[in-house]
This record gives sequence, C-alpha cells and structure tokens, in this order.
Amino acid sequence: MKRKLRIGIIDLVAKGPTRALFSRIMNANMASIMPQALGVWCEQEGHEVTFVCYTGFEDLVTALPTEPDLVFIGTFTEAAQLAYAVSNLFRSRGAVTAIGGPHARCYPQDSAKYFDYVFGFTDRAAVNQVLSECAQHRPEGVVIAAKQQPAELPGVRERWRFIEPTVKKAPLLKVVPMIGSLGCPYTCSFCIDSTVPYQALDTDVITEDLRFLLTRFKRPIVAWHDPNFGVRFDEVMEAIEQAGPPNSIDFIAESSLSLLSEPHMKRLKRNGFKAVLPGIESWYDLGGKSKTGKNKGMDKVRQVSEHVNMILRYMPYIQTNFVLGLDGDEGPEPFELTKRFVDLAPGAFPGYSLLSAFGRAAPLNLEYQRANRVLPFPFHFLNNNQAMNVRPKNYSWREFYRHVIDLVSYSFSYRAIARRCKATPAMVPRWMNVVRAVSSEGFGRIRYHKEVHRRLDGDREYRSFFEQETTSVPTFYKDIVQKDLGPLWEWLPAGALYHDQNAYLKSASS
Ligand code: B12
Ligand code: SF4
Repeated sequence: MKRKLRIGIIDLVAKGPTRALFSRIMNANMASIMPQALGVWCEQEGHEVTFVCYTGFEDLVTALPTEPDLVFIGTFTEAAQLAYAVSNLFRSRGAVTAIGGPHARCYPQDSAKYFDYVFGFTDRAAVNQVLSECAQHRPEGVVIAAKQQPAELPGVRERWRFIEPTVKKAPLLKVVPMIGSLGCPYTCSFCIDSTVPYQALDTDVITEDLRFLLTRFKRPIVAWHDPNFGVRFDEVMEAIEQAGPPNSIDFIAESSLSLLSEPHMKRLKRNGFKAVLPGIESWYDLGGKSKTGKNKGMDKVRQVSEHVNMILRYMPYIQTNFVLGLDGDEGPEPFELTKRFVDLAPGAFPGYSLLSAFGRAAPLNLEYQRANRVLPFPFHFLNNNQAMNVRPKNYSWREFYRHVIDLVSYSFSYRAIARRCKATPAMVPRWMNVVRAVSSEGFGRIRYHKEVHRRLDGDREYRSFFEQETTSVPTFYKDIVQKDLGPLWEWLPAGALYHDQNAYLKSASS
C-alpha cells in the first residue's frame, strides 16, 4: 500500500528575516506558481501538505511540522544559502529534501550536495517519481528532470488553497500569480528561456480561473508569470475577454516591446492591463526583441523613448529593464544614452540589472566561463544588483562602478523622481515609483554601489577577489550572509558559501 507522506513545501520569496516596509507590502505578491502546483499534485496523490510562502516574516523552523517525511523548497539563487541551511535543518530531523526552481535549474551540481533530489523541468510524472521513492540520496542528490516544460499546470481554482493564505499576508495590494505560456520564441543569448521552445497553455483554464477570481475579489489583480506575455496575443486576449466585463481585473505582465504595438496597447487597456515590464537591455545589442531592427545608439534611444511614451498613454505603469555591463557596451556612451532615455521617457521606472551569469541558465554563460570571467560570489548576492559575477569585457571594475553609480544617481535624483511623478498621473503607480526610488531599489542601491566602489579602492581583500587573484570570499560578504540568515546561519553546511563558478563548462566538456 502507498505510504501517506507528511510533506512540507516552502516557497522562498525572501532570502532571510526582514522588517522592511516594502517587503511587508510586496513580498507575498512575488509568490511562485510551481510550489503551489506541487501542493496540488501531492494532495491529489493522497499526501498531507503543509505549505509556506516565506516572505521574511515567518519562522521557518516552526512553520512546518517538526518531522516531515519530505520537504520541497522552491528558490531563486539569491536564497540558495537559506535553502541549503533549511535543508540541513530538516535532514537533521530525518526528512528527505528536494529543491526546484531557478536555482536548481541553474546550479544542479551544487544543489545536489545539499538536497536528496534536484528538480529541473518539472511535471507531474517527475514529482510522482520522487513521491513514490522518497529516499535519501547522500552525499550526492539525484537530478530529476522532465524532458520539457509541462504541457499543463493546475490553475488558480486548484491552487486556491495555497494562494489564499499567501495573499492574506499582503496588507494592501493582493496579487495572484497566473501563467499562460512557457518558454519564448526569442533567443536573447543571456536569457534562461532563449533555448526553451515557446508553448501556450490551455486558454480555457485561463478564462475559468479569471471567472473564479471574480468571485473571490471585488477587483482581482493578476500578475502573469509568462517569460514573455502575449506572444499569441489574440488568443490570450480572447480568453481574458470571455471571463467577464471589460476592465474588471487589473493585470501586470512582462512583455517584450515588439509585442506592445499601439493596437495591442488599446486592447490591453480595454482589458484592464495596468503595468508592463519590457526589457530594453542595451542600446547596442538585442534589436530583435525591441523591434528596433538595426537601429543602435541614440537612434534606438529616440525610437524606444517614443515607443515607451506611447505605451504610457495607455498604461499607468511601465518598468523598462536594462542590463548593465553587456559585452557590446564600451566607454561612457551606453550609460549616457540611458540617461538620455530617462530624460526622454520620464514616466518609465528604469530597472537596472548588473550582467549576471546564473550557472547553466544561458548558452552565453559557457563563453564567460571559458574566458575565465565568472567570479564565485556567494549565491546570496546573485540577484542582478548586489553583485555582478561576470568581469566586464570593456571596463575595469572601478570604471564600471563609477558609471553605474552615475547612472543610478541620475535616474533616482530628486529631479528625475519629480519628473517621473509628473509623468505618472495615477495615484498608486505614482506612489510605487516614489517608494521604489527612495527605498532599497533607488537610494539603497546608490549607497550599496558606492560602498562597492569604495572597497575596490581601499580594501585589499575585496579588490583581490574582484581581480580574481583569490577565490576566498571577502569578510564583507560573509558578514552580510551571516546577518541575513539570522538564527539559520548555524545550519548553513560547511563550505556552502562557496561554489564552482565553472561547473557548467566542466560538465559540458566532460
Ligand atoms: C516571472 C518571473 C519573475 C516574477 C515572479 C517570481 C516568482 N517568484 O516566481 C517576479 C517579477 C516577481 C520576479 C522577480 C525576480 N526575478 Co524573476 N523571473 C521571472 C521569469 C520571467 C519567469 C519565471 C517563471 O515563473 N516561469 C514559469 C515556471 C513555471 O517555469 P520555470 O521558472 O522554468 O520553472 C520550472 C522548473 O524550474 C520547476 N520549478 C520551478 N519552481 C519550482 C519549485 C519546486 C519546489 C520544484 C520541485 C520545481 C520548480 O518547474 C517549472 C516547470 O518545469 C524568469 C525568466 C524566464 N524567462 O524564465 C525570471 C527569473 C526566474 N528571475 C530571475 C531573477 C534574478 C529575479 C529577481 C532576483 C530580480 C530582482 N533583482 O529583483 C527577483 C526575485 C524574486 C523572488 N525572490 O521571488 C532570474 C533567476 C535566476 C536565478 N537562478 O535565480 C530569472 C531566470 C531571469 C534571469 N535573470 O535570467 N521574477
Ligand atoms: S524576449 Fe525575454 S524571455 Fe524571451 S529570450 Fe529574450 S529575454 Fe528571454
């Protein structure tokens, strides 16, 4: 007879305890879909599930039953050290542990040191395999991966048992995660989805889920987790339009500029879309994605600004994403061009990411590893802004950080914040822009980048790490991890601050 398992599922949205106001308001709104889907599958197999979305305010030690049989942890790389500590803690109590999510996909070898099972692509069959075996695999865990992304995922109605307690934690805006597609038809070489074929999920499930949400909220807010929302634009719009009266749900989506044409914007507005997050990435590379063709430099800045201003006529909120430090960038010009963009499209919130190579996420990472350009920063800092783990091709570190500080200071100067306010008439988006600018994302990052720059000048241990003279993690970083993990620091396994930054290359050439 099948054994009924006590299963714990943890969705790590935060990387340690926090008291920050923005985290209290927003963290629960960043919950992932897969841990909820997993909960549905495990219960359907007859197991007992305890689910926690960890937003930084819960006690992870007491949130799960004391002696679960199996603990699943879903995590991004930035929370990997926390995940490793939690796994160690539950293993000490006899549990079998499994990891899934972006970190497991990017760093399977490292994850296998601390977990019994490491998930790649995950479908119901892959999960069932682990549920029926549920055994220890130590010292090295086994990798379980479906051949491709799942053909279907449980919808909101089925996931509601796990969504409800999660949105309850969000005091103001309550955002429900949904997904209509996996993979992407574009091939931006730095992206985890550049090699994953585009695949649409069932649109009937979308309509049914939206109808269900209209019975649960007066005005639901839905965040689409599609890597690139709206590739099959008409189909997904029809699914939304069939769910209820026009503009009865607020939507947020990540979409590429090439999909955000004026006719599409009109329809998105009619259907309640309130925020989009397109990637611009760079003024020199990746023209296909933003539909700027061969346009580069200042021509691309003008074209993209006009496009973004057009979007803002239909949508109250837009965040434009840039990657700083791409190989195509050289000298001050790329940064100056972004400053011109901030002037020409004052209503857009600029999201800056430092070039990051997340293990085996993208084919381009092999090139960086081959050229010995990847630095072994502890995972805790790999969130696109607390560390850049690829040595820039055309800048020294100090030069690069000088440009970053200049650009971020310009983008979050009082003048730019005031212009952004003026260009954002709606109250909630205006408030979001100001809070984001004066909190950790704007002012906080300027302070942090300045500290990095100061240490590159004066802290020998720190500089040696950046210059790849040593792989020994500087005390500065160790101290932050220790502080951020709080009481769970004691459970961080020996050696878990370190990882092999070239593991992908080694596995590809073996
Ligand atoms: C939607 C999205 C978001 C949303 C929702 C985040 C969330 N909690 O899910 C928002 C906007 C909030 C977000 C924020 C961030 N994101 Co994001 N995001 C994405 C995006 C576009 C899609 C991910 C997705 O949901 N796909 C759909 C799911 C179903 O598929 P999947 O992710 O491939 O997962 C499969 C398997 O991994 C597995 N699986 C997934 N989770 C789990 C969990 C368990 C327990 C198991 C067993 C299996 C499993 O099953 C899935 C089906 O096969 C990806 C980029 C991309 N193109 O994929 C980036 C991406 C995941 N984000 C990334 C980053 C860096 C961030 C931020 C740190 C950015 C920042 N500086 O703020 C934050 C961190 C947020 C947090 N800690 O929760 C990186 C992650 C790299 C890494 N290794 O950590 C990615 C890959 C983009 C990139 N830079 O390449 N993000
Ligand atoms: S368009 Fe976006 S999701 Fe698609 S490959 Fe490029 S960066 Fe990735």
